[in-house]
Amino acid sequence: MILIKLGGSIITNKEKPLSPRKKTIENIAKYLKKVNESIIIVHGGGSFGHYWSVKYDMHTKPMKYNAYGVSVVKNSMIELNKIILDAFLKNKLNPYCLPPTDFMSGNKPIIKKIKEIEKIANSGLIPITFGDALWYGQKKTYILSGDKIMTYISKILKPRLVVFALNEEGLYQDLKSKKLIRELKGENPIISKNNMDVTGGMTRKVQEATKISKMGINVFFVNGNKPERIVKAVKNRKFEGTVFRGKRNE
Ligand code: IP8
Repeated sequence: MILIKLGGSIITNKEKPLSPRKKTIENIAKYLKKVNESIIIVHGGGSFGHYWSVKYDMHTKPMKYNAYGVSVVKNSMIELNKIILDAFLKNKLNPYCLPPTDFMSGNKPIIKKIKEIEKIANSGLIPITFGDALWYGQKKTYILSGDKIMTYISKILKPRLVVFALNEEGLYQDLKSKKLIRELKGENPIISKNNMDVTGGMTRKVQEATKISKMGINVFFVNGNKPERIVKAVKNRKFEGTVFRGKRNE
């Protein structure tokens, strides 16, 4: 089973509020058709969820946020999710809409429900879940990042491979020369925080990818604008991007 995160920066235009990148989404769906393994998809918030989270000052910390803001963020994520579902459906990828409320209780994953996701994926459907505003308890809510969901699912289901599709080539060693880091083995590179991203942007991704690779799973950062690279990563062909090599594979 392959676990793929479609980053918010690849499925939306982060510069412009509420702007999906429909062609890119379609193209990714088209290429995923070539993968002959079961797939689970997680997608981010991009210029939908993050735009409203910033507006209503909502973050990953459980707090009593503005109730209207919670509704608006959730609504925007449903809207973005529907765009992804439609693109997958159009390409006969049998998407199965799976809001995170289905497998999260407060800030804890429900193990039994996560195990069910694998069964769904193995039955010819593609479960599609996403980062969202979630109920925490005691009138508090919080923003759950899709990157965190990646770690929860990885820990319980141990996918064969984890892919983060980004709007970049991978991770850069040096932003000036744009020299790519090809392989990382547990080191934690320092990456500046993106203030437009309430869940921590690239820093969060690297943290979660590092955690996942320590579970012995290979994690690939791939440019989602070139979705053939996702297929290549899955099929063990010549890979372009950054690999967080699973620790137990060394
Ligand atoms: O883009 C955040 O998910 P992420 C979702 O995967 C919201 O961190 C609602 C901002």
